[in-house]
Amino acid sequence: MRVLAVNDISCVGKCSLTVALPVLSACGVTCDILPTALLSSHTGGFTGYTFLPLDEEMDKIAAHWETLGLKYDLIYSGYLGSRAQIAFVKDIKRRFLKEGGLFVVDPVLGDNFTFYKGFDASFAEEMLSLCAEADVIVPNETESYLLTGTRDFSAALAALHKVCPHPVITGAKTQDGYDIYYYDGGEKRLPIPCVEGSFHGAGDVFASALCGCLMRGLSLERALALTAEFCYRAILRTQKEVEDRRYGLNYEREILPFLTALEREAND
Ligand code: PXL
Repeated sequence: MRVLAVNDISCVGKCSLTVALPVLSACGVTCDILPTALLSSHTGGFTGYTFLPLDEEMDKIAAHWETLGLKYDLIYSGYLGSRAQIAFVKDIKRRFLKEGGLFVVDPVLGDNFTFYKGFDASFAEEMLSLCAEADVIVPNETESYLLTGTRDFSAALAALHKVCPHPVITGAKTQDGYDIYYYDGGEKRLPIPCVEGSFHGAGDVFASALCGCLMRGLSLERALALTAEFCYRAILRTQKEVEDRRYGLNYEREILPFLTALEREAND
């Protein structure tokens, strides 16, 4: 199976492509990359970071790939720095996704109920139009709010299901933990125990692992179960081991149990 990850390279902070590549490779699928921007670090909590948009280069890369006749089983898009990049990803999907392939969109917009730097309501609207072309979307609780205007997760899920067959909302706070709300023939919930704190990069580990599981033939339900367990264990480890949460999840040593479960359930 061949996946294309369209996302930025944040040199420091374990998110986007520096997570997608190792996680998807570990899952046993080929991961090609289309970098959208080069940053010295991600934008979540760091100041003074460098930011080089790669629009012109993306255009040239795609033109070269066309000469190779490349096609992908799954395209996974993440952090996009501008409306033009959102439009470009729609074009990438048309040109490079196999017939019957999966388009997975992580609508990266914000956290803690605020936009990441550089994003606003009109950008969220544009992102919603990209979600409308996706088979699976994985907004966090903030992004589900920014996309739908409601903090009620059932209502947000229903609104997102109007545009995309399989919305998956992560991090919906409950009394004693979190629920993943997802749509799979109806509203479903997957409970996860509570870990106090905010964990940067968790969404990227989640989306990458989910894509890996789907590519190995797991149903959405099983893919979410394995992915949620992996992320939960990585978050617990991070809570113990990492003081500065801007540096992302210590997921690396939790990959083995995740892969063991994945190999047991893989259907390919
Ligand atoms: O983790 C999402 C993400 C990806 N890429 C960049 C970011 C963020 C979130 O802050 O800033 C550049």
